Amino acid sequence: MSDDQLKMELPPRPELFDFHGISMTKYVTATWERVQNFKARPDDILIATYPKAGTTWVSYILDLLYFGQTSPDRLTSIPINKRVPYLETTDGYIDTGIDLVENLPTSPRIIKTHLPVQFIPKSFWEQTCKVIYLARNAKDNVVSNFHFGRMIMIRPDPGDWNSYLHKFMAGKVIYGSWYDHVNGWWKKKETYSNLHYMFYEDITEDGARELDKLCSFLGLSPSLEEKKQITDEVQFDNMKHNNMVNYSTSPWMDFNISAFMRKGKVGDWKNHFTVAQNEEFDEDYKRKMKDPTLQFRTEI
Ligand code: PPS
Repeated sequence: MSDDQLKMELPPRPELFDFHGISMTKYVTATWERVQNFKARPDDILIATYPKAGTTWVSYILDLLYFGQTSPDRLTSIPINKRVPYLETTDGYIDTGIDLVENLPTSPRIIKTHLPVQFIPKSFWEQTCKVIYLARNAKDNVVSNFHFGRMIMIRPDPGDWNSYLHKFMAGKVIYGSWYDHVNGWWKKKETYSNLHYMFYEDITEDGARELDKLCSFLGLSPSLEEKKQITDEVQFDNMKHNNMVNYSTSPWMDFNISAFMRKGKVGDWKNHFTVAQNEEFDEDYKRKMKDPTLQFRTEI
């Protein structure tokens, strides 16, 4: 079936429902048993994020680190969602995440998930896999999710900006509360040492420094030249024009509404929040984000 045919046969947008206390859609719960019983290998690497935290950015960095030198062809021929599959997703037509993961020919397998920490298949912990969590400040994260919701047809319709913002604050959006997600993963670091917690804002500020930290966590020592190549390759503008990472191959996204690689900025929230929304958001944020050790920057 061609992408054009698929576009014409788009199913209605899915409903959100409560799934073990978290808002989900059928597209991320349909393969639940298989996901929960997934057999991780010790060298699997899991990239976990709340949606729109920069998952594709870090996925591409990891893919380049592991396979950029040895398999350059895959960079130009296989879309990123097939190189770094999204574990729990199924769109009902072409991509079932768990199948893509199980059929990955690479070693290590680099796997993406948006699951809150309590839903991660237990074999990842048992195998002490390396896990990378990437977090993004709540304000830019909600803006990015709002625009993505408008253009991705297999997510619930976000509605208008004000109502979406309030749904986000109430955790009534896919994958539930941002606040619980980032905090749950932050707490996990206390008991699971093979977890590297990164921030979108830090990568924006100094990509080379963050790449060094990541390599040190992964036990990799790429050459200076290779690191320079990677930091150049993953610049926003380069990724925006790279059809293998900008999701232009996805039949579910309407790029007339918004781009996947939309702005890639820290602070774009200022173009969306009214003064009143910002005050309300900050008040609510203070009530929910009690841990002084977890700090986000909304500007750099
Ligand atoms: S998804 O669908 O949840 O996997 O999306 P995800 O990749 O997590 O997030 C998409 C947002 O990340 C931005 N992005 C980047 N920003 C800066 N530099 C680079 N290289 C980069 N790559 C992706 C992307 O633009 C989305 O953010 P917004 O704010 O919407 O532009």
